[in-house]
Amino acid sequence: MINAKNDHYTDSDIQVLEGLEAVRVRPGMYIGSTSEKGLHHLVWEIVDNSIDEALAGFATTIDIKVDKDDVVTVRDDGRGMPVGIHEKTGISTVETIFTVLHAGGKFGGGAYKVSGGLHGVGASVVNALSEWLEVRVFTGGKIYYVRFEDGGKTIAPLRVIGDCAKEESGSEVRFKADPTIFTEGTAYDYKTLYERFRQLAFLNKGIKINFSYEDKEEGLKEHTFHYLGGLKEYVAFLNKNKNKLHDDIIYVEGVDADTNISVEIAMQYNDTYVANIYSFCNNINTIEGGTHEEGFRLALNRIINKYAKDNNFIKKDEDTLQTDDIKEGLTAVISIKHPNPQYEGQTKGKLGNSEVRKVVSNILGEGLERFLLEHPQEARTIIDKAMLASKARLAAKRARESTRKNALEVSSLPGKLVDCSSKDATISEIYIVEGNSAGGSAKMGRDSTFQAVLPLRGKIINVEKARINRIFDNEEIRSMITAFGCGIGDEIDLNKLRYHKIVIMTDADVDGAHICTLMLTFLYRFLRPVIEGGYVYIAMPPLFKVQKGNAVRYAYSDEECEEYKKEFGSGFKIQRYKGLGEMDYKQLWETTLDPKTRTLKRVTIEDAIDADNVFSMLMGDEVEPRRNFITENAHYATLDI
Ligand code: 1YM
Repeated sequence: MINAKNDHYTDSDIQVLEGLEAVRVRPGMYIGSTSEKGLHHLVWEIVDNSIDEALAGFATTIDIKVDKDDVVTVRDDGRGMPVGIHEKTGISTVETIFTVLHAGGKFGGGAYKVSGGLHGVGASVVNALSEWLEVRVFTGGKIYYVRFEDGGKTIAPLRVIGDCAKEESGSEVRFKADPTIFTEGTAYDYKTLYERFRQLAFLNKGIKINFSYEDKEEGLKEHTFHYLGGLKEYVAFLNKNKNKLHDDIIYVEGVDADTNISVEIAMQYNDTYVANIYSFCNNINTIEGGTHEEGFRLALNRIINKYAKDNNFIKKDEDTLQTDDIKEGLTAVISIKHPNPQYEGQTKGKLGNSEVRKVVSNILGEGLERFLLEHPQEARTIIDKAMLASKARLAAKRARESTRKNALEVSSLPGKLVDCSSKDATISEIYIVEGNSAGGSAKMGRDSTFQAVLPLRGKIINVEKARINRIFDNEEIRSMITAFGCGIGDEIDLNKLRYHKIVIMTDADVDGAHICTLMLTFLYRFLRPVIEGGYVYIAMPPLFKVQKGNAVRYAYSDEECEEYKKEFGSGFKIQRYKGLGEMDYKQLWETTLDPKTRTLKRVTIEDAIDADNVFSMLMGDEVEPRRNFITENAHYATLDI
C-alpha cells in the first residue's frame, strides 16, 4: 500500500501489509477454515457490522445481495463508516477499518461490539481474504469510495465519487472472495445464508433484512425478514407444527443496570416430551449452553415449584419438581447481549461469564412469576404437564435400571449386531441397515476388521409420541444404544462411543427416506452430541447400474445415468436399484461400503433439525401443515403417515 501523502511505504504501511499477509498465510486462525464454512464467515463479518449499527439505534434496514458471480454486497442505512482521517494511522478511518488487524473489540468506536463474539475478527480479515473489495459510504450529500485488490492492497485512497441525497446515509461493502484462498470454491449456499439472516432478524427485533440471491440454476430469489415480535415470533415459528399447550407466548426482557447485560427470553410449551432450548450470546448460538442457560433453569425451577406449592398443586413436603420435568415439551429461546463475553468448551460454544447466571435468573424469575399470576389456567396446564413428566421419569428410571441390569447379566451387545474386530473407535464404523436382506449383503460385503453391521427390523418407534420409558422398551432403539456404547441424553459420554462413523443406510426410496428421518429424529433428540461431533453419516447407494461388456458404471442420479448412457453409446444394459437388497454383497461393497469408492454424506445438526421439523409436522396432530406438505410434495404422496 502506498501512503496517500508521500507516495512511499511507511513503517505503518508495512505493518499493515504484514498484518493482512498473516491472515492470508493462516486464514484458518481467523475464520476457522477455508472450506464453505469459512467462506460464509466473510459474509457474517460484514453483516455483523451492519447489525451493530442497527443495535446502536442508527440503522433500520440491511440489504444483502449475492450475485451469480459470487459477489456479495451488504448495505445498511446507518451513519456510514467515519470518513475522516484517523488519528493514529494517518489514513481515512474507512481504510483503517479494512486494513488494520485488530484483535477482538470494535476498532475505533467506543461502544462494545455486540454481534460477533465467536467470530468478530473484523472487516480487515474479509479484505485480506478477498480478490477485491469496495466500500461506499453515503454521508453529508456525498458518496465516498475506496477499493482494495489482491488481499487488501489499497488501489487509491478514499475519495468522493459522486453526490447523494443530503439526508441519505449508510455504508456499503462489496467483495469477491479470493479463489486462491477458498480453494473449494467461492459459491455461497442459499439455505445457509437464508437461515442465518432469518435467525438474525428473529434475534434482533425490528431490523429489516432484505436478502436477494441470484441462483445459478433457479434464477433470482428474494426474501425480506422483519419480525417486530422478535423472539416471540421465533418461538411461534419453532412451535408452528406442534400442538401448543397455551396460546400466549411467555416473554421476558430486561437489562441489568450494573453489568449492562440485556436479556430476552421467549417460551411456550407444546404437547411433546422433548425440550428445545436454544441460547444465544451476542447473536451467536451457544450450542454448548453456559451460564445463561443455567440462570434460565434456576429461575424455571424456582418459580414453577414456588407457584405449584403456593397453589397446593404439590404438597409442601412432597418431592419438588425437577428441572427436567419442567422442561418437558418446552420450546424456548434465550438471547443475551453481553459487553465482554467469555466462551469456553470444546467448540467455544459455551458461555462462561459467571455473573450472567444471576442476571438471567432474576430477570426471568420476575417475568415468569408475573406470567403465572396473570394466567392461572396456563399455569395449571404447565404444572400438570411437569407433574406427569415427573411420574414418567421415575418409571423410566426403573426401566433403565432393569435394562442396565439385563445388559450386564446377558451378553452386553445386542444379538443382531455383527461387530467388527477392531476395538479402536476412531477407525470403527457401524452401518445401521434397513431390512434383513440388505443386512445380509452388508454382513457379507463389509470389511469385518473395522465395519460393524446392525440390521433394523422395519421402522423404529416414533420418539415424539412416546414417553421416555416406552422409548427404552423399543428393541431397535435399545440395540442402537447398547451398540453405540456412549449412553444417552444427559448421561452421554462420547469417550465411550464405540464407532466414530455411524452410517445410516436405507433404500433410496420414500420408505427409506422415512426411516432415515426417524433415525435422525431419534439421534437429534437423544444423542445430539453424536451428531454435533460429526459422527453420523448417511450412505448414498447408487440408483442405477449401467453396464456394457465388462465396463460397469454406478450412477447416483438421473443426470449421471444419462451421462453414462451417452458414454457407452449403444449396447448397454441398465439396472435400476429399487432397494439395497437388490445388490449382491460385492456390488454393495463396491458402491456403498468401500471407503475408496463410496459416497457418505455427513449429517449436520441443521440436517437433523430439518428432519425433526418435517417429522414433527408429519406426525403431529395439526392437520393443516401436514396437508400443505403433502400437496407441495406430491411425489411423496405414497408416504405412509
Ligand atoms: C456494510 C457494512 O460496516 N456499517 C457501519 C460500520 C461502522 C459505523 C456505522 C460507525 C460506527 C461508529 C461511528 C462507532 C463502523 N465504524 C467503525 C469505527 N456496514 C458497516 N456503520 N460511526 C460509524 O462505533 O462509533 C468500525 S465499523 F471504527 F469507525 F468505529
